[in-house]
Amino acid sequence: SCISGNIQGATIVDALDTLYIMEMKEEFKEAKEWVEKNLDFNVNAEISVFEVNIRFVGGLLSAYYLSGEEVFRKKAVELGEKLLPAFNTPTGIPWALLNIKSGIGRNWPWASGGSSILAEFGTLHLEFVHLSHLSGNPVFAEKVMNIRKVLNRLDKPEGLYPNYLNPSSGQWGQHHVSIGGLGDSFYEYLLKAWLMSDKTDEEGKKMYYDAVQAIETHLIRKSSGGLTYIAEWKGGLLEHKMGHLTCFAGGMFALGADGAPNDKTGHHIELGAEIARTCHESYDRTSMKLGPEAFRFDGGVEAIATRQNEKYYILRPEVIETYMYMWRLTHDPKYRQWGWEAVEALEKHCRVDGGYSGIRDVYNNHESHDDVQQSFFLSETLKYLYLLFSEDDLLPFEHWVFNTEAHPLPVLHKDDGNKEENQK
Ligand code: DMJ
Repeated sequence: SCISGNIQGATIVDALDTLYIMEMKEEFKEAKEWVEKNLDFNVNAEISVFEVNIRFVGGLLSAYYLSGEEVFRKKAVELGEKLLPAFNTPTGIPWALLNIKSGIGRNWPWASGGSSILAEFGTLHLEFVHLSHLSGNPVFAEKVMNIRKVLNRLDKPEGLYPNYLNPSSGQWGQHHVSIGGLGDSFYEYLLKAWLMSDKTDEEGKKMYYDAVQAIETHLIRKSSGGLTYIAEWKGGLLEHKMGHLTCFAGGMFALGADGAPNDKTGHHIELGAEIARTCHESYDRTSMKLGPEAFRFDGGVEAIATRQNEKYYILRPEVIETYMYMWRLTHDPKYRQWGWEAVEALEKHCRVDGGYSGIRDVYNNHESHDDVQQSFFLSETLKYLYLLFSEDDLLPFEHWVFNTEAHPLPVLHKDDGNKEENQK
C-alpha cells in the first residue's frame, strides 16, 4: 500500500513532562528542539486514535502547561484537528483507526462485529476538553460530550458497560466487560473528567459512581486466601483472571474515595488498598519480583500466571501507579517499600545497555529480554516512581489530574478567567 508509516517521536513526546518534572533541563531543551524541527503530522499513516491521543496529544498538552512553551500548544491543537475525521460516523462514536492523510477511518478487524472499543473512544475526554480550552474551538469538547450522550441513551446489562460498541448502529457488540484491557481508562476518565472540571461535571460523577457500584456487585470477588480481585465478565459468566492493566483501579478507587456517595469514602480507600495488596502479591509471587501480564484465581492458584503467554512484563506502570495514589492518599509507608522493591527489580532484570527492556517470563530465573522499551516506561512508570518518592506538593491532586498515560493536566477551576498561571 502507499501508507508510509507512523507519526515518529512517541518516546520523545511521551517523555517531555517527565524530563521537565525531574528538572532534566538540558534533555528537555533537546527534546523541545526535536519537536520544533521534526514532529510532523503530515504523514500518510494509519494511526490508533486512542494511542495518538493519550501519548502525543496528552504529552504535548502537559509539556505546554508545565513549560508555557507555545510550540507545544500549537502542535497539540494541530494534531487534535487531524483526529477530528475519526468522528465522522453515523453516531459520532469515533473509529479506532484513522488515516491522518486521507481522513478515512475504520475499526480493528478483530473487534466484535465492527465495533469501536470502550477504552479507546472513552479515553479522549480529558484531552479534548483541554483542546477546546486552549484553541477556543468548541468542536473538540462537543465530540466527546456526544460520546457520553450516546452511552447514556443505551441500556446497560446489569449496569455494566460492554467493551464493544458499534459506531454505525449505536448498539453494543459482545457483552464482555473489563476493568482491564478494552475497558480500563473509560472508567478512569469519568472520574477524572469530574475532578478536572473542579467537580462541576455532575454527569461524569454520576456515571463513575454508578459504574463502580455495578463493578463491585458483579466483578469484584475475594479469593479463599483473602485477596480481593476484579474478574472479567463475559455475558454474565466470570473469568477469574486479572490483568496487570486492571491494577490501575486500586489508585482510581482511592482517588475517587473522597466523592463517594452514601458514606462510602472509607470503603473506596479500603478497596484501593486491597487491590494494591493483590497486585503486590502478583509481583511477590514471581522469581523476578515483577508482575505478569495477567494472573488468575482458579484451579488452586491465586495471583499467579498460569499460561505461558501471560507471563511477560513489558515495563507497565499500573501497579506502581496504584502505589503512588495509595501513598499520597494514606501515607502508609508500605507503598514506598513496595515501590522500592519494584525499582530494585527493574534495575536487576530490565536494565540493559540502551535503556530498559521488557521480560518474557517473570517466573524464570534468568531473563529473556524482549528488547523493547515502551514509551510509557518514561511517561508513566518512571514518573509515578518519582512522584512516589517526592513530596505531595509536586503536582498536587487539587490542581492536576493525570491522563491515562500519566500526563498531568490542570484542573479547570471555576473562577479561572485566565487559567494557566503556575500551579506547579
Ligand atoms: C498505557 O499506554 C496507558 O496507561 C493505557 O491506559 C494502558 N496501557 C499502557 C500502559 O500499560
